[in-house]
Amino acid sequence: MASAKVAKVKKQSNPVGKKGSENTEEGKKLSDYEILSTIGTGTFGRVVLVRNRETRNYFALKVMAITDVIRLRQVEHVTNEKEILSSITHPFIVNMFWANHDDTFLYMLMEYVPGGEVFSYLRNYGRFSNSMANFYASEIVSALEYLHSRSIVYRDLKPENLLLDRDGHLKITDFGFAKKLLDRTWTLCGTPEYLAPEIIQSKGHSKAVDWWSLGILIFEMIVGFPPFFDDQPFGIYEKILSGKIDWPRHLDPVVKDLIKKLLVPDRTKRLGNMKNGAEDVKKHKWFKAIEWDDVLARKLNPPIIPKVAHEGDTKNFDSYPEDDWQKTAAAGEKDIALFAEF
Ligand code: ISQ
Repeated sequence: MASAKVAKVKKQSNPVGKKGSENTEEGKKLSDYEILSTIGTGTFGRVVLVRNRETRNYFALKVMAITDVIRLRQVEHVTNEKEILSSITHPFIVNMFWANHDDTFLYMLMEYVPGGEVFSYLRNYGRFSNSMANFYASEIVSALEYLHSRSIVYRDLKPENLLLDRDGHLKITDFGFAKKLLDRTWTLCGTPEYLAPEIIQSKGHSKAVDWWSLGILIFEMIVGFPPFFDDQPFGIYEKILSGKIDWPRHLDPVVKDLIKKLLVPDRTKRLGNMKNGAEDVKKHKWFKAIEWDDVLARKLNPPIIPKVAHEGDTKNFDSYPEDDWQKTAAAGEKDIALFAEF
């Protein structure tokens, strides 16, 4: 049933020679790399496969035109993305080696993850078995626990943003919506009579959104389409707010229980967002067989082993026409200055 309900199209998210963020990759400027092919495009940039001319190693280079970033009001988002990616390292999060810019583009050099998007595998399989979904969910829970422990909210969990490495383990990409939460340790220290409700409830700034989207993702992996679905965004929003979910008959009652506890509209009662945090999710019955130390050590057996013929193989990514993106005009001096720290 059902696969007719979901579109095969991807969900689109709304919206040189200097320091850079250090890491081990030696080449620090664009000319140190040979540009091979585009492996992804978005509203204000593209990801290209590049090769270090000296070491011959492959990387994914995210390239964004400064003029587009400004026109689309994404300055804060791309700055957040670069700051957050340069501050973290985790087995299930794509590694960024450095960020840089010239007068035209912003660049982020990242590891190349050759297995392609979980999105493509999910659409090809129709839906994943309970145990496949359990594997991917375990690696995501491990990554979310790490991010949340560092006060980072990811905010864009979906199959399009999950890549498979050579061995079939997950790598989360696209930190364009990620945000570092302010230290809220002192939040309730103000005079109680004068505290606004959103301060008391820490509304709009919560890790709770990632646990909600984990519920959506687990449902979509096992059922084949998301729980709130419509061909118009407004229709989707109405369904989310109605809170009604049509549960398919084949669904394992244990995973249904977990999804229900993640998709609780009241964020203070949502699993993952209560006083024990991620621990409540990790202790749920659906994860009973999971040894969490083994997850982090990449010791679980991946259910899909991507076909990767050689290091620079791009067969698992769509191909894109190579337009004249390298001929983009430089930004103005004041606009370039906005990225002095990038
Ligand atoms: C790494 N490898 C392949 C694709 C990618 C897309 C975005 C960010 C990093 C990537």
